[in-house]
Amino acid sequence: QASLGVEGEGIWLALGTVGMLLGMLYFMSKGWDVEDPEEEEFYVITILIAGIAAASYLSMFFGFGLTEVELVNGRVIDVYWARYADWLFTTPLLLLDIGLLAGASNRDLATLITIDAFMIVTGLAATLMKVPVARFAFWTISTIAMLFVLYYLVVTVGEAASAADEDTQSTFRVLRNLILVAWAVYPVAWLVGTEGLGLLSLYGETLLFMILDLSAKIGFGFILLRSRAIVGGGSAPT
Ligand code: RET
Ligand code: DD9
Ligand code: DD9
Repeated sequence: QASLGVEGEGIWLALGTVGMLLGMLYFMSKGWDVEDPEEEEFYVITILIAGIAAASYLSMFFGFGLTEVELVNGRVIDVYWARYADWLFTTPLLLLDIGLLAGASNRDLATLITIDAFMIVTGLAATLMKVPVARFAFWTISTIAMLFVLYYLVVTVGEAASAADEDTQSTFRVLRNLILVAWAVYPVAWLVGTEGLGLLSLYGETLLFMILDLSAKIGFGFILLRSRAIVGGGSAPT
C-alpha cells in the first residue's frame, strides 16, 4: 500500500523514484550499442547506481525503508534507513566511476572505497543511536571520514588524472567539483534535519536529499557518459 509518508514527504520519494528510473532508462538506451568494453564498464556502473537508488526510493515510498528510533530523552524520530543501504553501495560505485576515469591505481581505489564505506556505516550508527551525544559523536567521526574521502579524491586521484589527456582532465575536474559541492551538503542536511538538531522537517529534509541524490547520481552520470573521455576506459591505470 502506497503512503504519502509521515509528513507528506511521499511526494518527494515518488519524484525521486521516477527520476532515478528515468535516468537509468536513459543511460541504458544510450549505452545499448556501446561496444568498447572499457567504455561499457562506465555504463554498467552508472546504470547500477541509478537502479539501486530507484529500488531504495521505491522502498522508502512504500514505507518499507522506514523505521522509528526512540531516543533516551523520549523523542521519537522517523528514519529512512534505506538511504544508508543505497549509499553503502552507490557511493563506492560513484568513486569507482571517477577513479577509473582518472586512471587511479587499484590500491588507491581500494583505500578510497574503504574510507567511504566507513563513512556510511558510522553515519548509519549516528542515525540509529538512542543517546543524543553518541549520535553527534558518530556524526563527527563520519564527517571526518568524508573529509578524508574528499581530500584523497582531490590530491591522490587528482594526481593520477593530471597524467591524462585534456578531455579526461576537464571531465574529471567537473565531476570532482560536483562531488565536492554535493557530498559536503549531506552531513549538513543530517545535522539540521530530523536525525540531528531538527531544524528542518522530515518533509524538507526528504526534498533536500532527493535533490542531492539526483544531482550526485543522475547529474553525475549525464556528465560522465556524455564525455568523450570514457572511450577506451578513461586514462590507463598508473
Ligand atoms: C551522513 C551522516 C553522517 C555524516 C556524513 C554523512 C555523509 C553522507 C554522504 C552521502 C552521499 C551520498 C550520495 C548519494 C548519491 O546519490 C551519512 C549523511 C558525512 C556524503 C552521493
Ligand atoms: C524491497 C526492496 C528493498 C530495497 C532496499 C534498498 C537497498 C538498496 C541496496
Ligand atoms: C546533545 C549533545 C550535543 C553533543 C555535541 C557534540 C558536537 C560534535 C560536533
